[in-house]
Amino acid sequence: MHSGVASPADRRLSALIRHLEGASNAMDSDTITASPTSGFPGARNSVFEHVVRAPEDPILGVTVAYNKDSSPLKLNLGVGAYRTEEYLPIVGLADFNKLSAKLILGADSPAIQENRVTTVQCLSGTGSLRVGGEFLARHYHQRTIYIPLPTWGNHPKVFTIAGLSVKTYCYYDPVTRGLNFQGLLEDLGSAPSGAIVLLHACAHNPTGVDPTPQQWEQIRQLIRSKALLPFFDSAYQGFASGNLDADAHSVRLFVADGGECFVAQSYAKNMGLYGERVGALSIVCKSADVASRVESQLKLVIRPMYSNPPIHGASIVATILKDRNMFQEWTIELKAMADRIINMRQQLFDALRTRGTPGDWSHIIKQIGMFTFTGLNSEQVAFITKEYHIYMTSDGRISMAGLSSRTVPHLADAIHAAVTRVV
Ligand code: PLA
Repeated sequence: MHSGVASPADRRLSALIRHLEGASNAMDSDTITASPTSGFPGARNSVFEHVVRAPEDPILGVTVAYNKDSSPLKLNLGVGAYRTEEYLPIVGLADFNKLSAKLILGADSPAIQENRVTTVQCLSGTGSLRVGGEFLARHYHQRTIYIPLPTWGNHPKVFTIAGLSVKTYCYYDPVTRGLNFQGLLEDLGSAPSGAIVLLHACAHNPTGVDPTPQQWEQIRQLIRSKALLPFFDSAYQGFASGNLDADAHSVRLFVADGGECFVAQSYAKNMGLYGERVGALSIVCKSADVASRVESQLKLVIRPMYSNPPIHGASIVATILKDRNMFQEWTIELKAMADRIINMRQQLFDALRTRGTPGDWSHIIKQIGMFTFTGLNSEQVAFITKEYHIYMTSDGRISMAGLSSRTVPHLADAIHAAVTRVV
């Protein structure tokens, strides 16, 4: 019987074959239609075509079978729970998963309508990245993941522990305090075919620098032409612009070409559910059949890690997302939060200008999302903490969400003193 896990030698061989086939395709045509991760007619099959269907879990699978049975006589004596409803399935709350995919991919997403998306509830954004990373390490032919430089400090740890090998691509230019777009294109352009690329869907952490829609389109073309596999981290949907759809633009751009991609979603920030650990991993596949086999293997990743996710946070999210009025109320609150952050940027910028603080501080109002990447160095940060009792990460990142009109003058005084006294 096929065990479902190919030997390392088999994996390397099939990776090589795929690589060679991909290379000859690319020689036939310069267009992106030849890329295995794009979905244009004529493109090759799913990069997960070889994933075999995993059997149901011997204990929790009993409940899956029980739930499918429509007999009025049915009785579930499988799982050891006083009331069986107490446990969620391994993949989490079904409603929550459907609604989460709709929230990030759009209500009218063809990928959802064609059942090509598998979504599993995970332990917030971190857990979604971790599960996605381990699935890739087990089933994908390329183990290298490219993460932006800099990025959220936990990314390299999560992906390394998941079994991937982490490399970086150019992202931030400290001189312009903006995107190093040329460097990004060069680095991704020289990445090995098939490599995984971690992208921040919006509100890049820690830099607050996002590509423009035009730059996203160029990134998409490059990624698809090289058959790289995009893995989006969406931890701040709604926080960048105050608009949920606008903040999902980058993800939807990639899904619209019919290609495959991964998306990790977090509800920690946009629904304030930090402590509930509620998030989702969606894998957009080429076909419904691949998606269902991928999901069966995701369960094998999750079951020995934490069995199944907790129920309450996901129920809160599902309740809000499926009720028109609550959803509307949520979007209004999100917009208010995003606007308040934007307002704090303006206040801090004005306060530094009023003080005549040396330097160009326009990046404070240009950057996007919760964070301002101030450009303060670690000595200046240490000085500010020691003398002014203001705490921030040593890379000079400040959370604008933690600032208020009352505290802006104190921070501006501190920054002014730091840049004039500590070099
Ligand atoms: N991805 C990015 C880009 C993040 O910034 C964060 C959280 C996560 C994922 C994980 O969020 P989770 O709570 O849903 O798992 N970053 C925070 C908190 C806000 C943290 O580091 O845990 C930060 O201060 O950077």
